[in-house]
Amino acid sequence: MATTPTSEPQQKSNRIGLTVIEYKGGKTTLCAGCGHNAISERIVDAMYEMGVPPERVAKLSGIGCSSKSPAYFMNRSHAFNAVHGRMPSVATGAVLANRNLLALGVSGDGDTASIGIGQFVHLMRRNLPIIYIIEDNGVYGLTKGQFSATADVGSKLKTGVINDLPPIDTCSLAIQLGASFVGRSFSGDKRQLLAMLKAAIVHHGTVMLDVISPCVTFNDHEGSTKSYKYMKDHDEPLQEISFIPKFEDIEVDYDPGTTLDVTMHDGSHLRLRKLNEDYDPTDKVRALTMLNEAHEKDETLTGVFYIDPKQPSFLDLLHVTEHPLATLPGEVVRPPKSVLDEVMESLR
Ligand SMILES: Cc1ncc(C[n+]2csc(CCOP(=O)(O)OP(=O)(O)O)c2C)c(N)n1
Ligand code: SF4
Ligand SMILES: [Mg+2]
Repeated sequence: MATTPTSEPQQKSNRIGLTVIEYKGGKTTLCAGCGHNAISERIVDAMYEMGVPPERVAKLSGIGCSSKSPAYFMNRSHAFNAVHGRMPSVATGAVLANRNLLALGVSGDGDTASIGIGQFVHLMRRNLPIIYIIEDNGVYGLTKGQFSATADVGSKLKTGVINDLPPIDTCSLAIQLGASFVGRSFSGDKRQLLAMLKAAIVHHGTVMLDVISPCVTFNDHEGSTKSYKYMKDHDEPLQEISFIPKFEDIEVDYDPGTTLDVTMHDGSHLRLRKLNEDYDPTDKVRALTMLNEAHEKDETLTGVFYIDPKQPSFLDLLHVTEHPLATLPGEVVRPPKSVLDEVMESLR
């Protein structure tokens, strides 16, 4: 008997047999053209291409347009929308309770650098395994475009108000405090952002990515330093970034004179082809100096500023058990009666 040919095109699947559709989320309610939407798309691409099981991912966010965006990707993953600026403590609890989760924090420049700065700095100094993305537009988009703490001096609002306070550079701060993978990208640079996200997925420690993500409604005009046009004119990529996952095992020739090969925690390779100068992203002091120099020259540097794939994470320091806490039996988590009796005796 003849079979009826199906007209449905076959969807390609990744190494765990899932199609890209299985990494998508709800339909976005953000403004058309908002940089945050492009970042969501790159997260979907990176998770799909790396073959990450969506159920392994915990999406964590605070409050803001950026913090809403986890609803628009990976709807099979876990998710927690925390109070404004308080996502880091929720993320820390989640990762400590289950270290097998891949924690993906999505925050905004307001959520991180204004109301959330206290929690942010403590997250960075712990080197907790988490990918922490700041969708940085220099304003509080959700509350109609007031300056945030990452707005540059001299940046102008649509109303004509000029910002005269110095910005907080979240990358410098993260490097200084102890995050082990720190970089900056631009929502409009698909290739660079995708490569950085893929490397972030295999990194064992805090990945802090500040992604310039223009707010088309409140901060994309002449005079803004976080607009598409400004980034087109001032983006200075430090390296050409490529990522070779462990499972691809492709031997690609490279010239060690111009390309730095960083072996990641799981044996994958992050290849950084130097574009501008002889920059070594394992040198913390050099990274901080270079970021300072770039500010003085009004350049927005992008790329991997600092990386140490071997730095012990918070989980290593605390000797956290490999098993999710919820799966441990009572006799393992509860001290035996003899120990409790001893404690009581010592208090007499
Ligand atoms: C405790 C608290 N204070 C203030 C607000 C009001 N608020 C909501 S979102 C936001 C700023 C969001 O800015 P950002 O994190 O940069 O996100 P964006 O909308 O720009 O993506 C503010 C101040 C709030 N929701 N909760
Ligand atoms: S207001 Fe700005 S940040 Fe919010 S969705 Fe619109 S463009 Fe994006
Ligand atoms: Mg913002």
